[in-house]
Amino acid sequence: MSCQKQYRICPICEATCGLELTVEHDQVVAIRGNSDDLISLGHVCPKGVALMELRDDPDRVRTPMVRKNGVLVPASWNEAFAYIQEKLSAVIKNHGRESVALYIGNATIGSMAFMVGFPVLLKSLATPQLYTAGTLDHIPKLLTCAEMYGDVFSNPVPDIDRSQYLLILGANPMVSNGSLWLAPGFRGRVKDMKKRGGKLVVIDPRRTETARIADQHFFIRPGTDPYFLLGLLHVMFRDDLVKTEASAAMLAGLESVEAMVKDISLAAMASLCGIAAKNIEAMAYELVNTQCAGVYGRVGSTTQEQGTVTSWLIEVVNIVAGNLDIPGGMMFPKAPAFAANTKGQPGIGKKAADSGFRTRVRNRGHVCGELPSACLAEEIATPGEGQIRALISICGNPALSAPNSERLQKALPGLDFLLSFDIYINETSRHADVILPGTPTFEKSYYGAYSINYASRNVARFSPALFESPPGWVSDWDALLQVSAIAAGMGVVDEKGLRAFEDQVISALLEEAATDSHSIAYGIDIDNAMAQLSHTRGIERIMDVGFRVGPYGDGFGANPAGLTLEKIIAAPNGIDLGPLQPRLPEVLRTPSGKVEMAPPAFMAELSKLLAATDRDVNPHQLLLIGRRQSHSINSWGHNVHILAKGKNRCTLLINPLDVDRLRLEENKPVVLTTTAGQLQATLEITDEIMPGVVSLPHGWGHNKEGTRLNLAQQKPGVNINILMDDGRLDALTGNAVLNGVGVQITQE
Ligand SMILES: Nc1nc2c(c(=O)[nH]1)N[C@H]1C(S)=C(S)[C@@H](COP(=O)(O)OP(=O)(O)OC[C@H]3O[C@@H](n4cnc5c(=O)[nH]c(N)nc54)[C@H](O)[C@@H]3O)O[C@H]1N2
Ligand SMILES: Nc1nc2c(c(=O)[nH]1)N[C@H]1C(S)=C(S)[C@@H](COP(=O)(O)OP(=O)(O)OC[C@H]3O[C@@H](n4cnc5c(=O)[nH]c(N)nc54)[C@H](O)[C@@H]3O)O[C@H]1N2
Ligand code: SF4
Ligand SMILES: [Mo]
Repeated sequence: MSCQKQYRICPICEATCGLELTVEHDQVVAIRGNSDDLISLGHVCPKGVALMELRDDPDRVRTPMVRKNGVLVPASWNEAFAYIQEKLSAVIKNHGRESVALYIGNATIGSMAFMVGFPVLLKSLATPQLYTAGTLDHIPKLLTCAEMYGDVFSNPVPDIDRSQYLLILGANPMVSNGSLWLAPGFRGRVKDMKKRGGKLVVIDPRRTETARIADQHFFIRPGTDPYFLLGLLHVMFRDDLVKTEASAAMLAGLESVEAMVKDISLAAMASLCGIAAKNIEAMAYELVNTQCAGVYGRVGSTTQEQGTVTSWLIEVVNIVAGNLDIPGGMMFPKAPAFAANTKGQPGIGKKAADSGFRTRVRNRGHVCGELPSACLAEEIATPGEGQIRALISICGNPALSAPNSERLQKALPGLDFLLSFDIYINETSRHADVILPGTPTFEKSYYGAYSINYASRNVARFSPALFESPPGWVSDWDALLQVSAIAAGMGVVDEKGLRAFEDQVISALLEEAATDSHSIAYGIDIDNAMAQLSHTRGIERIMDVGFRVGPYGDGFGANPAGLTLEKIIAAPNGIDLGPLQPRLPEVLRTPSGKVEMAPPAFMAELSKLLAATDRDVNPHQLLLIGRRQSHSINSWGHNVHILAKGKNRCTLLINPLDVDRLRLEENKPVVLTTTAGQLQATLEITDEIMPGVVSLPHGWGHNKEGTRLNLAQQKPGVNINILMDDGRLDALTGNAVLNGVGVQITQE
């Protein structure tokens, strides 16, 4: 049989690289970057190359697993669904719908069916209890976008391929390949920027892989980013550099920002963040005077004590410096399907209503529809009315990723029912009553439904499934629909029932477009549109609707040259929808129709912060931060040879000055102690980490009984989240604080 090339999107991380696969005898024999891909331009990382091994990992869950007599054993899909029906229905009947929680993990982005479909399950469960990996990550940024621009997905990204100056705060795209911004092939893109005379500046407590390719790198004391950003703003107002003439009519609250920053002391800000005033001044000038510039922040900027204030001030700096919504600056992508900022009346919107729901123990409400995962353990473990008794975890491993994760690991066995959609029996799913295995990458179709909202170029790409699943396999989409049907009280449904449920989902989407007078599909006949769909079943039908009623869609005939799923599938490198275009004011969905620069809650939080700048800070207090690694993806990837080989990577980075100061012996383990817990770690002495700061990666600690991770267990590493206090949250969102945590180091 001949050898063929096939093109697919890698679903592992947000970068969603285009891959070129060599397929021989129905086997993928080689994987490389697709140089014609419009987003990744040929980039591939070790994890993309490892996709085959990931699929063939002997420990991978390949049948549903059901708990019988206390042990997880393989079962048929029918048995698994029957078991879910029995257990989940009992919990709902006995304790009500609020006793069921849903946890959406990071790998959800890698399954189009789960990403597009989890709201269907949530609606069927009719529970307010939605916990997400997002609240361990980026919810401060989502709230910022919702407050300032009116939608969580209205998130300006660096227009890197036209930029002349990029300042990166708390992100490491050389390793992460970008987040809330697709940055595959970052090294090449920076090289091109430098060739154009551009400049990269990195602000990070560690001289990261990204810092190493930057023109300038400044260490910053963890958690002090607001002071640095206030310093930049102060200089911009003080020296009359503000560049908002072009956008003035669209801005609300500029004066309030000016009033807030004009009298602050630059020297005080500099001393708090540890970056010299003259350097802050220079950066302020560069951001304003460079035609196409921007500030981009990620995990280091959101998972800290002041995650929301930091995220907000980044946006404010971009606006004040005149870099928002200009080519080469920070721009709003326009996704081809499902984006709320392409629906309804452009330029204006309504504020989301408060659901009224509060968690029982800490009285936290929804932020952008999500509840803090840092509250999950206590909501499971605390008895009483409204206690969580059942949990459905989709593509997540909160037992390692949530703060104070030992507490969560202790709480999980107390649940009446745990369903994990996963591919491993890992630290979370070992407690499951049922595991439903995920469809492997090459057997499922893929569209980066989430990621594409963050691309620096507008592109429509879709990968159809490459191989058929084994007979009887239940796809991610059908499994999700089946569990939704059970949750909705319909019981286990047959194929006809599943398709009827799917039709309901499609009808609702079509109805929404048909009644939106700004949609290309306004007024369409729903039955007629249904009949036009290119597939007869499955998630592909949902995607066809998404593309056809989306901003570039064919509107089921209204715009015949527009997108359909079939047209996108016919273009394996993607359909180019062009460079990002200015979108203000059209993109806005705020009630005022303006960019809200000074949301009152943010201003109040900032006032509190500024009022407390003279609080005693112990300069000798060591602070713990995290780090990501190119061969891991959060807590997984550690069970695949090609990614796991090499020396122990779960080490504590420490500066030689701290080693001397604390009189530590290099080859002896250290004990780390925080307010939450204690663990032992191995030292790695390096001046890449700033004095006073230590770094340990997350996603390790694979030494738990009952898991099936034979390779990962050989190099288990330690779980940093034992040290993270689930009581420390970003005040405005409840996002976990995972960086800048006080830690003691001792040696026995
Ligand atoms: N201390 C500290 N903690 C952190 C962070 C940090 O920087 N420091 N980072 C935080 C961040 S940014 C995030 S996003 C969270 C992540 O938190 P989680 O989402 O809870 O953790 P992941 O390890 O990403 O879990 C992904 C799960 O999906 C499974 N999986 C992988 N592929 C598939 C598939 O195709 N189908 C199915 N069904 N399952 C699959 C994996 O086996 C794994 O169990 O962790 C957070 N925790
Ligand atoms: N290879 C790989 N890629 C990944 C992942 C992975 O685990 N491995 N995870 C994926 C996920 S879920 C996400 S969310 C993204 C994250 O993508 P990034 O945010 O780009 O990745 P991180 O390595 O977490 O970068 C955070 C940086 O913030 C710095 N930092 C810590 N505290 C502070 C602080 O207080 N201030 C400042 N200014 N900096 C600080 C850290 O030193 C670190 O360099 O990566 C994604 N891509
Ligand atoms: S960077 Fe992310 S999307 Fe690209 S190949 Fe690696 S894992 Fe896949
Ligand atoms: Mo994340």
